Amino acid sequence: MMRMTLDDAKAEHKAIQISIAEDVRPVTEAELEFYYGNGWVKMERLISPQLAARMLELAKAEILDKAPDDVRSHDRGVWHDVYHLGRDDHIEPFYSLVRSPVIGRNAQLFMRRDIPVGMHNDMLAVKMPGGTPTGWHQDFPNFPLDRNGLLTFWIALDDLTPEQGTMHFQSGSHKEGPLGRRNLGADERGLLDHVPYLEKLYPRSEPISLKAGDCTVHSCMVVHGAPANLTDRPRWSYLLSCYPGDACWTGAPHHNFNADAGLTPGQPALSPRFPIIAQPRG
Ligand SMILES: O=C(O)CCC(=O)C(=O)O
Repeated sequence: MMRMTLDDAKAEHKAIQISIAEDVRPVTEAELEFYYGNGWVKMERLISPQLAARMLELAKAEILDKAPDDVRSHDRGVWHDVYHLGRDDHIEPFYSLVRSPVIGRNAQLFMRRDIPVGMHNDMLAVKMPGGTPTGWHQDFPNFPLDRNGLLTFWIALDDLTPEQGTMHFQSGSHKEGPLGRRNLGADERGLLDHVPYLEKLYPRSEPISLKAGDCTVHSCMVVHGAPANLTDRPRWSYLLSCYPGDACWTGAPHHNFNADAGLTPGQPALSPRFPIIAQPRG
């Protein structure tokens, strides 16, 4: 069977936009409680297996048929990435998924504040066989934002096993606050060596298996990483990250949150670059 091309996908843009609402589900109370306590949660079937299958087809076209251009796509060792298929390239069904009001409302509930939710990043992050582990880190120290709330929906596009390098978490470590910046690929133990008490205080999540369409959601404060892919099958995953719209840009340099996006230091980090996918309810 011929693989779908990106041009095919663009042509089908409208039809998919109409149906995607049925393919994404709201978070449950039990999932919210688990997330608040642990800093992460597994959501089964966040998106329908049909939607995941379509995204997988396009992900394969991007990753297997094209060489990384080192601008929007990279081979980084920890993964092959392709950035912003949904946010900037407007390719369906990524386009509609990253703007989904259901995703927006879920993120708002995870953030626990009645604030606008911005969508700042979407990327394929495909850990290839033989690639390196993703070192233990927090996300927050990598962002020039003045407050907590940022989170990532880490979506399996295929059935994934722990041996392929699904995420793992030190449960509850989000309560520590920021612990310092770590390079994802530099060393596997990352923050665990830097802050030795983490492993004593916070239990490690059990190995996580995901079906296509399942996801894990993690807070920017929880300490997390992912082992190497020990199998011969790529780990097909798609990441969609949201930030709290009340957060202000600190003015520190960043590739995404910066003056080119129209941001002003000390002011909320709102910009046409980042779609607002949930509004305060009042
Ligand atoms: O996919 C991975 O290996 C790690 C992803 C990650 O660290 C993140 O989404 O913050």
